[in-house]
Amino acid sequence: RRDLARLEEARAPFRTHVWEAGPMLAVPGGAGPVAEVRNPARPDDLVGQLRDTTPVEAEAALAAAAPWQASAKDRAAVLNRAADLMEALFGEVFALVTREAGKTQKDAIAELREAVDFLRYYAARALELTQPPRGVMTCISPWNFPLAIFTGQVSACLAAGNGVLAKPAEATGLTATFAVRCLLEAGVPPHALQLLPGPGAVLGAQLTGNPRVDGVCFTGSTATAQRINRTMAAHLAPSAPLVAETGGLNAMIVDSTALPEQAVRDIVASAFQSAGQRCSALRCLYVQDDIADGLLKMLYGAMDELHATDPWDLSADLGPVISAAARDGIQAHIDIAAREGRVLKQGKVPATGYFVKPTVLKVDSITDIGKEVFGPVLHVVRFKARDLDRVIAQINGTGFGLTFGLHTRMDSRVAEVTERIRAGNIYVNRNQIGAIVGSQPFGGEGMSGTGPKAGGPAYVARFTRPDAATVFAVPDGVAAEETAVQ
Ligand code: UN1
Repeated sequence: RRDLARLEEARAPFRTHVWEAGPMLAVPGGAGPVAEVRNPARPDDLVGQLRDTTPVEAEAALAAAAPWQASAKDRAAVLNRAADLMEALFGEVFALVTREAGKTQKDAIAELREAVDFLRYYAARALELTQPPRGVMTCISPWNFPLAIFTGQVSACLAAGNGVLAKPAEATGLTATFAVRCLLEAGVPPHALQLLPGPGAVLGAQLTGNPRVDGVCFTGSTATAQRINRTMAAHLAPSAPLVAETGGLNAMIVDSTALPEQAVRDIVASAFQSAGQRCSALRCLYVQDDIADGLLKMLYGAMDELHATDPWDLSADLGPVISAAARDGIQAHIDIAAREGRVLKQGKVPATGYFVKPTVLKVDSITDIGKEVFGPVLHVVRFKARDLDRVIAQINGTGFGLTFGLHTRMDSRVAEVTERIRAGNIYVNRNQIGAIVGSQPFGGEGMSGTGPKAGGPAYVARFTRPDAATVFAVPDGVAAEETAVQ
């Protein structure tokens, strides 16, 4: 309770604050159109104004971008300092991510925690590197983790010594501005980190199709990753890496030996936390017939307890989705199911703001869902014990492979299922969101991403160039010529 009082006090001054931001470029100038940023929980709340980057500014940013010329030790120190700054400014960042992205208290805490963890983790990895940076990296980040994923991508590229051109999601450019401010204030030079807010299609193409760019780091939809891949293939060196973390159609299997209370708790978190706006979120629950009635009843009861409201209220469990367009897209999916009589349960939400009722829909197979529905919508399939092979084949058959959850008390089932499911992150008897920097790195397989996993040991190294020189160690007292002849 004391912590909450501290949080209230720290964020209070930012309740009606209007942030103003725009491109942060090494060579400033220009006057792009200004977009209004509004609170998705209360669209009458103007959070700020964000000026878009013009094509001319983007050209200038590309020309000015340069690797970060500092020792690994200095880079690590700067990244750690940025982490300290972010933590010190927690009131501002809380208010900002709550108002700009509609994050609940729990999610806002996780957002700040993860961003700070990324900074410190990649700072430590920088000290282990032996290879030079790629050069200049473009980072394109999503709105669903406006601080954590933005900071993660940028700090990993910086840790390796690259210059970074960062294009945040249009919906959350203000939070990205906050992160860049912390990094610049901590000591990243302006040529090594430039922020270019603006619309995805035009600006994204410009920043991924210019030969000055040596690689791209992207989190977002699979379709956009494929488009970036084509642009890079046409304009960039074949060696330029694309590190992408993309969509998912994530399943959980709950068998009849599971602990129902625990399973329900983890289903609610996996499907409805962050209003389902995580690529890791649970989309399709496979529940064994024998326990399905009891488990679903308990789940519906839990859904009735979810408090959906403006997340400025610290008691909110469920916030809005990011925009009116997002709400309408999700609602269209629910409406089709309603016409087909497949709605099993809906919770309650407020009338104002871009809220979507938490919803459970009936399907026969995960393959019936068709696409990733990025909201608080859970699909349910009942299965019989003898169908397990078919269930696993259906889940793998989606082509995605991001997260997977299993609830069981049978050790043999754990081994059998986890060996056969293809997914980057498999969680047993826990929820399937909330990967942890360092101990549970995050990334997908198949249509879900390229790897290496974010927050894992191989990630930063992907933004370095492979060693070009082979150096023979010369044993003491032996002339170089002699060694070379051998
Ligand atoms: C995403 O939703 O884009 O495991 C990534 C999690 C997050 C990663 C999700 N840390 O929920």
